[in-house]
Amino acid sequence: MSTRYESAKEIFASYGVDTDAVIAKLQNIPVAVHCWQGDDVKGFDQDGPLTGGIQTTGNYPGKARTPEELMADMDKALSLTPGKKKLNLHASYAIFEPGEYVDRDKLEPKHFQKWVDFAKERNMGIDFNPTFFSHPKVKDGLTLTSPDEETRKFWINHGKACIRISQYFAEQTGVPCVMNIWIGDGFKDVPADRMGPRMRYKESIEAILAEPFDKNLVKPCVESKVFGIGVEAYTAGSAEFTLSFAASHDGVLPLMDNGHYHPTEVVSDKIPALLCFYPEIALHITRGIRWDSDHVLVLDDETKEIAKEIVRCNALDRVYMALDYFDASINRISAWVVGIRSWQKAMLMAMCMPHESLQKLQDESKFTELMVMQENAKDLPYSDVWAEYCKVCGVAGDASWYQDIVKYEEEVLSKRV
Ligand code: RNT
Ligand code: ZN
Repeated sequence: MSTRYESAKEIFASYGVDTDAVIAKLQNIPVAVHCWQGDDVKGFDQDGPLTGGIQTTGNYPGKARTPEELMADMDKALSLTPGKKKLNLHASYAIFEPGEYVDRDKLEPKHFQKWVDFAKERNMGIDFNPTFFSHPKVKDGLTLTSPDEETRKFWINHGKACIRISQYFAEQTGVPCVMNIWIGDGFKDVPADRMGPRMRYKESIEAILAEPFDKNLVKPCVESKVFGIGVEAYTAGSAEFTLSFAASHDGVLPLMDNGHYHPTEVVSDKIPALLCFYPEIALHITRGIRWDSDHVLVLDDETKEIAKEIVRCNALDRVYMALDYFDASINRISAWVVGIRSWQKAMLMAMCMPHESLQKLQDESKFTELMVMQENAKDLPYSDVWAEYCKVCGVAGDASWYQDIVKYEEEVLSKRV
């Protein structure tokens, strides 16, 4: 009697898909795991509220309060998920010695050494994000677009410090560091000047990028946004602004977060558009419900569609994939695990689809058959390939990993009071 995987393998082979090859390949496609799911985007360098127009809701007990707790929690999440990961850090997660403190414009690689050690021990590269929010020097909601020169200068210097740290990460890990610039700068109500802040934003990013760095090691990105909480009328870093900035500045990548568009726009359709022009692009993969709510990623239609586009555009080495969500209403480690596993599953499904034969049907205008075959492709036994992939990676293929979370909650999280 053949195993479920063997029989699934045969079925996929009849469509021209080699599932052994998929399983081998997927293990080397990195997804960046965001540290900020573990502590509600709090960080370690300040004690104020989360600002920048983003919000975590809920107060499930047990959130990480120290670097040690955050690393332990991340480890737990990593141990329950298959595939290759990168560590995604924000500058606000700097780790100071007892009694030490430097402001964000003075951050140095040494303030992230513990993270570098953590990543290296786990064979992970590191991605990085300057933190232009949750800080007293955000003046009237503005950072890089501020009309106040001193404020703008401070945040430019923060960006420059982050370039140096990103380069250090890449040198240390041997993996290029994707450094993402996102600011929440904007206005609650109809602005009197829309272009001025954008011109200042442009000049500020240019000033940051004037810091010398190796383009093979540091990949600067600009992430767009349509609106934030309290900045509903206007954000400086709109889609047009960031795309145009990336297009006109050598070595700068556009970063699309699928929570940052109007509700009927889909990033899956934007990926192949951008790939016609940019050598490389970056993604924040998230789930918005009704707004940019940053719910935990699940295996929904758009998640599957995003994965499909990356695969069928043959762009696995041109798209930097990162998760970006934060839910404080449920067990935070489970939130990580569900999101990572959902992304891995979406990638596995995308890689198991008979894209070439479907594309051929489209080019031959056989649209009836194309619809039939696309619907048929939804029924293929992906779950058996997933189970095999998880087995090869040494993690549970079914939901039994959740028992580990329950145990960890009992033994560790519940003691954090
Ligand atoms: C905010 C952006 C941004 C943040 C992180 C914490 O809307 O998506 O990427 O989520 O930098
Ligand atoms: Zn994002």
